[in-house]
Formats: sequence, structure tokens, C-alpha cells
Amino acid sequence: MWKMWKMFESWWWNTPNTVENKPQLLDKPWRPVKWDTGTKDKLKQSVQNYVPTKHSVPEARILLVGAIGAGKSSFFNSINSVFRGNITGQARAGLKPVSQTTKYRTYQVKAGRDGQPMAFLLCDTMGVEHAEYGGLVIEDIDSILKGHIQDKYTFNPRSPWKPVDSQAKYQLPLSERIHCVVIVMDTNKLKIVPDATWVKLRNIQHKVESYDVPLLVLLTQVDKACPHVEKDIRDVYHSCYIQELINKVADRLGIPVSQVLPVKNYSHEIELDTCCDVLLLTAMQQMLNFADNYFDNFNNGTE
Ligand SMILES: Nc1nc2c(ncn2[C@@H]2O[C@H](COP(=O)(O)OP(=O)(O)OP(=O)(O)O)[C@@H](O)[C@H]2O)c(=O)[nH]1
Ligand SMILES: [Mg+2]
Repeated sequence: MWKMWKMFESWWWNTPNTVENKPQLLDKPWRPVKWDTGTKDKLKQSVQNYVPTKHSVPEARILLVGAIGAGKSSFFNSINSVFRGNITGQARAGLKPVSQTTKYRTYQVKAGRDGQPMAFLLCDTMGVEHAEYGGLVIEDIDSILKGHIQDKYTFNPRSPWKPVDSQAKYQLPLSERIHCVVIVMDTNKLKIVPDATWVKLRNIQHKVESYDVPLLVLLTQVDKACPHVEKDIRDVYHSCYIQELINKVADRLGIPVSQVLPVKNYSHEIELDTCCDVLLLTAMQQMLNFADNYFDNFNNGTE
């Protein structure tokens, strides 16, 4: 039975529904987006004005997790770039056989070069690997979610963070815990994610759900996944292929399609692009909305 299921799963992933396997374009986008500077400015302002709905929490903590090279660090760099007004590279990004990011980083983003830090942190992690003792391990995810792991902590997959006795007894305040988790996935590699990595991602998902923390999926590198989108990012919601991948990821993780957000991070560019910014800011806005949904659970006087 298990073997048959695996065969079906492999067929399902590898068979595009598109005619002659060529990515086709829909006449009407399945998610309407306005790609003008007015939309970008409105989104920017909204993210800039964001204040968590829970007064005891000064900033929403958004955790980025996912396989090596998925684009976690690049997403922070991209959001930082949008607000800085030029391309930035504070977080080291790049493709390596092992995770480029080895430290836990809780990045602030300022509203402009000389602006104030905004009311959210993007928490970047080491990549998840398929090898049993490689990459970010579930024990460390648990400690991050609870707020125990501090900025600049160096991950050691063979020796996850351990609380000292007094730390184990007490729950940290809501402000120090994670308020929204984002699984970052490279759109191009979805079909070749090893089973062992899927198992790890599902374990992370179950852990996150067990703490009632909202979960989103960020599909990066959509530019490389579809030639139409590579030519014009505005075709992202016209591309049948991207739509199909989004549906499949949502299905596979058992989450609504609305919780899967495609983006193109800045990678080789030296200038910002309004359309890329619109997608990036829409994703950022959704992360903050979801963090607020988490705070809603505590608004009856608890915490
Ligand atoms: N074309 C394109 N390249 C991207 C995009 N996002 C990331 N990249 C590239 O993909 C590579 C990996 O990106 P990173 O941001 O380092 O990925 P990561 O998830 O932080 O990886 P680890 O820290 O190793 O786990 C880099 O070379 C990026 O420039 C994207 O949306 N489009
Ligand atoms: Mg990284």
C-alpha cells in the first residue's frame, strides 16, 4: 500500500497539468495584483506603520526556516533593500552544499537609511538538510519557538541548545517567543526535495502547529521556475505552472492556498524593481497579519 502511495505521489509531483508540459499563461490572473508605484508605496507605509496588536510585544518575531539555499537570508536582504531604497547584503547569501547561514540571526529592518527600526524582526536560521545530523534540528526549532535562543547563537546540529535547569522550568514572555513561522522553499527544487527533507519540514510544521503559531509558505525564485515569469514578474499569477506548484505545496502540507506566497528575491540585480517590491511587501504584510492573528489568542487578558 505504502509503495503504491509513493508511486502515486511521485507521478503527481512530476506530471504537470499543462499542455505539452509547456508552462501556459492564464488570460486573467488568479490573484489580482496592482503592480504600480502607488500600490508599492501603500504596502510600504502599511508595513512601516505596523504595531503588534498585543501591547506587551514591542516587535513581531517572524521565523524563516527551510532547506539549504531556499532563499531565507535573501528574503531578509530583499525586504531590507526595499526599505533602504537600494540593494543590500547584510545577511550572507549564496549556494553551498552545506548551509551558508550557521548562526541564528534576529534582523531588524529600519524604515529608511536613517529611520527607526520597524516593529518586526526577521529571524534567519541555518538551512534544513536531508542528512539526519545535518542542518537545523527540530530540538533547536523548539527552543527558538519558545524564545530561548539568542541572536548570533551558532547552531551545532550534533549538540542542540539545552536549557540550564532554571530555564527549563519557566516559560519566556510572549514578546520573546516566535509569533509567525515561514517555511521558505525554492520553487525550482520542489519536485526534487528529498523525502528526508519533507519529513523534517513536516515535523517542523507539526511542532509549529502544536504551539498554535501561524504558518505561511514562501515560494522563492519564481523567476527561475517559469520562463514567462523570468521575462515579466507580473505574469506570476498568470502562470499555470506556478499556480499548479502553489496548489501542490498547499496540498502536500495540508494548508490553504492563501497561505502560500510566491516571491522573487533580489539576487543578481543592482537596482530595485517596483513589481518585485510589490510581491515582497505583500508577503511581508501577510506575515505581520498572521502574527496579529497569533496575538489575538492572548487578548483576553492572558500574558
Ligand atoms: N534568481 C533568484 N535567486 C535567488 C532567489 N532567492 C535566493 N536566490 C539565490 O539563491 C541562493 C541561496 O540563497 P540564500 O538566501 O543564501 O538561501 P538560504 O535559504 O539563506 O540558504 P542557507 O543559509 O544555506 O540555508 C543565493 O545565490 C541567492 O542569490 C530568487 O528569488 N531568485
Ligand atoms: Mg541563509
